[in-house]
Amino acid sequence: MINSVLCDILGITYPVIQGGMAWIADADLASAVSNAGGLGMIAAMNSNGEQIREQILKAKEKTDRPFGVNIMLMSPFVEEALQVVCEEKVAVVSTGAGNPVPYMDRLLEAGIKVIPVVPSTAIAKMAARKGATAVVAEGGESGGHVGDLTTMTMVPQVVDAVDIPVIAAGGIGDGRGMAAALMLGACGVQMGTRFLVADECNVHENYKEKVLKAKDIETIVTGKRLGHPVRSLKTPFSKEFFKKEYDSSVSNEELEKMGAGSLRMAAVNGDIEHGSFMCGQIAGMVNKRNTCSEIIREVCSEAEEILRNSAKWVK
Ligand code: TUI
Repeated sequence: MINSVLCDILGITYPVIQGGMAWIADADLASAVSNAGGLGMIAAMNSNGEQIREQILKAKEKTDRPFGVNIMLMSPFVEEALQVVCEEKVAVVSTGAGNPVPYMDRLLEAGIKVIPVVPSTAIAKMAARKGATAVVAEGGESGGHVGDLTTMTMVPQVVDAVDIPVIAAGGIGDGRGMAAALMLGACGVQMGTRFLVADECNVHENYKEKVLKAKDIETIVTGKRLGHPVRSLKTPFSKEFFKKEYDSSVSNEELEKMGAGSLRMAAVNGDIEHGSFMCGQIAGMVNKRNTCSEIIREVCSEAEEILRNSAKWVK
């Protein structure tokens, strides 16, 4: 069985974290992942404090295992989210899309384990110095808000840069990816795209269909000009956005307006025309629906077999 220090630190059975996908990762998904032995994450995203509390209470009803909340630092509700997670004493908070350092004291003082998602060694080091429990090194293969580095290049560099556990994310969707991540020095993986099509994931059916049908080169990164690059599926909307981004006659305000609410439109309404279907490059390999338990068990047992057989490479 695959086991690592992450399991001991978080009190989980398998070293697998479910990505806190904005507008998607709710109490149903998070509790299913936690009940399956991984660490489920609720996305606070653009929810206000009371909406976040509602999801936390629901997850507490559905599982007695640890779960976490992901706080997206570009959200206007960061303060409310911080207050609620501290009051509810959630086991773990992960952060994304910004520097977590200004928020870490409050979380750590509340006894919460803090696992920032980082795009570089610099932010990993800052977070580690401030007392982070672990970091997720997320490569640009991932869906949603992305940094510049790839998982392959960033994970070993972050592992060398910090003395805390490192979890790999970005482009991991099966046991081969997990085994590779462990070989790079990670002590666990975070997956988003694979959990998007989980039976317990409440994302709109159109979203799941699109991910299941996607091929390897069907994602695109838009939003670089606005300072928040985002990976999503190639759709008429994202291709049009990309074109406008390189058109100097289009203002930043126009681009912001075009993107506003597009993730919600995809995740909640399944809007094929105006939605932004964020997902990672691994979507090309995510071709079947499973329960969260099946996903976690399959990925971990594949990784276990690969690692057991890895001696074949050494003579
Ligand atoms: O946060 C994510 N992925 C996300 S957030 C999201 S919601 C959204 N985002 C942008 C536009 C519209 C909607 C969808 N996907 N992943 C973790 C992540 N964090 N990736 C990159 C970063 C990151 C970037 C900069 C972390 C820290 C950071 O610090 C910069 C600084 O110094 O402020």
